[in-house]
Amino acid sequence: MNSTLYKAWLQYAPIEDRELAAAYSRQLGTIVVDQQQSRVANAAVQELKHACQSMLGIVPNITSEALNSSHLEVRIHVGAAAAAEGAAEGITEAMDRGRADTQLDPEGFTLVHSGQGQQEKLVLIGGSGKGILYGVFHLLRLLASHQPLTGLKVADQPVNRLRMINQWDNVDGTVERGYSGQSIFYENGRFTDNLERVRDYARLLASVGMNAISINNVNVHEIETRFITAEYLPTVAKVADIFREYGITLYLSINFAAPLHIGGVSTSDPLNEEVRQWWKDAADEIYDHIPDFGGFLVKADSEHRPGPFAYGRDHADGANMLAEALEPHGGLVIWRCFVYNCMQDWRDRSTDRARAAYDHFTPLDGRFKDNVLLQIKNGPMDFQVREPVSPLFGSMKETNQVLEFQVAQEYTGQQRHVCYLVPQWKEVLDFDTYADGAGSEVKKITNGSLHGMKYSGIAAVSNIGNDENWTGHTLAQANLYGFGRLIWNPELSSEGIAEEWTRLTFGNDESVVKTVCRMLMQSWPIYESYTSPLGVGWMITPHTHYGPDVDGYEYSRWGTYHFADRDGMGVDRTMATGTGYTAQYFEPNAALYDSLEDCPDELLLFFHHVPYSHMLKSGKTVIQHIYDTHFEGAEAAAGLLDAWTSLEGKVDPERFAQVAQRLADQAEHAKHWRDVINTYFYRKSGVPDDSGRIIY
Ligand code: GCV
Repeated sequence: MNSTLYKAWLQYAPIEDRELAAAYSRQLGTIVVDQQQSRVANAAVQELKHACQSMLGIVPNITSEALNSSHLEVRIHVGAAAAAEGAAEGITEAMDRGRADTQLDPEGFTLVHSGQGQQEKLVLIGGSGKGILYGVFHLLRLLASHQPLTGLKVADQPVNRLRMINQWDNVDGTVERGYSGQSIFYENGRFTDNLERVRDYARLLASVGMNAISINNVNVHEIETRFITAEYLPTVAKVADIFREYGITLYLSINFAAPLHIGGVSTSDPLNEEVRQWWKDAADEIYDHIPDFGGFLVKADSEHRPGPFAYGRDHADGANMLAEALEPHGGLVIWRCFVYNCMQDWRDRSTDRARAAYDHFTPLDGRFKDNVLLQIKNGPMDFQVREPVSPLFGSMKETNQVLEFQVAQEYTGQQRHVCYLVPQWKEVLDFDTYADGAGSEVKKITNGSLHGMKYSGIAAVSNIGNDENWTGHTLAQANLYGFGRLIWNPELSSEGIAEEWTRLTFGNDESVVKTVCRMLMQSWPIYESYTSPLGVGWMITPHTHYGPDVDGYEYSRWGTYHFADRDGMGVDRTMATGTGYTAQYFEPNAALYDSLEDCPDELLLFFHHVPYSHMLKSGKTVIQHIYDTHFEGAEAAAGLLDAWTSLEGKVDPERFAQVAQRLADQAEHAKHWRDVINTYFYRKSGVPDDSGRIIY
């Protein structure tokens, strides 16, 4: 496929500016490549060649001979040697950003322009083939956004070590919480033959610095359970090989009960010797096929998935058994903390799903093996439009931790509504946990620096499928792009990332860039305003999780997720009268959230049950806030469509029409949200809208 929809942010559109194109062509017309290149570096050079053909209409001459004329030099320098070159160029400062290392990271690179005329050269040095790959994509971003290379001095390396994408793809071809068509990995119970599309996905991921992928759903069904056996491993190995070429390590989600289901063992008890041996044999077999296999992603004792609880064991017993099997091969166990009691009794207001992960896992701190990482969702609930940061971050000082985001928009409009999530993720990364006093932000936990952890990083649930544009809504591509860029460097701004993506995706027409960036930056607040007032989430249709239904969510018996009655609404999570959840935070966060006066408005109803007449810091009552934001949100959603419409003729017709259609649907659907939510709360509270707009 060669459409603008498919090419996403790797458009490589021809550069019309002749002067600029001539300068680029001179600088990149010859590429001198170090003789000992790695496979990943070769893929990078091929990408560069392809991009030059497309953007400049030239085929660079690739040579290994040193030259005395203008050229790009590509070299791998390991560790200290590269650092010395960096120092000579005066660019070491950027090289150790966020890390304690003093030498160029294997994933880092330097890119320096020097000289003029015949002496002009651009030198790209990678700490390994991966560094070259990331350096090439950096260079291509500069080209696509028409930035001059003259005088360039860049040193960069990723801040987070594990940068992972989780596919929730099933072998039958469906994708759990997938809103972009079917799986690109599987169809009709088998692996796809369309490996070109898988390769293009690897290119997209590598272009934003991702280095790990798990390729099957964490809810592992019957056939996927057998992916770790000789029956499937040769095929899995082929997929691993594609990702390997782009510096991406392959992981598999496993079924904790595999020994029992497919192994002929009568139990899956993690302390049983036969079970332990079964996993060791399975690991040996996997590494025979995939020597650099990353490890296992595990959802256990969560939403009816099997786990150690059935045998009276705990999460540490379960994770450590798998870790022991992978340890000799250097593999990791990524154990998810999404564990809670679904069946909350609506009469019992002290049971609180928000408390669950912390209550389950903090007592186990220090018990996990070195190659176990706990994967923690950003909030205590489940990827809601607005929720506080999970109190688990910082609470386990002797445990490797991975933060989990959801790029797929399960609760944020399912890629039918535009909702750019980078600002939300940035708030999470910048959140100060106070685990070790002020300055203990989540981003220092994910980069391992706060507690000196061996492994750490950030993962996210993917939003792609086999729709031509990968993500259903073309603007949703910005979330996948933004996730990669933000976790590479959490100091990048949401606006900056939006601008980069827009330029790469739609070109450099300033009115397009300005309009699309503004739309993206407005989109999360707009979505929040018509769906989730003041930290209340979950008002969605059961199971599909799309569209308004105030009491609908499958585990929300009689409104147990908002506790709205005729007198007020919100969940009391305070220490004195509520579930005590606020005590799971370090001070001063615990006191901040516990206090009705100090709690930020946007999370008020997450932490407190208040009368509808409660006055917010904004000077409005809770009920008036609900009415107003729902009206404003619906209007603002219509405004997004107007903004896009102003770009007609400036964006190619295919993508223009695709986005326009989605925005029109969003504008209609936002009105529906407004009417359902406002009617519900009007009926519940009996308080009319003070401007007389509620007339149902
Ligand atoms: C993969 C939510 C989703 C489920 C998902 C689960 C998880 O509950 O609705 O589809 O299952 O999260 O993260 O494991």
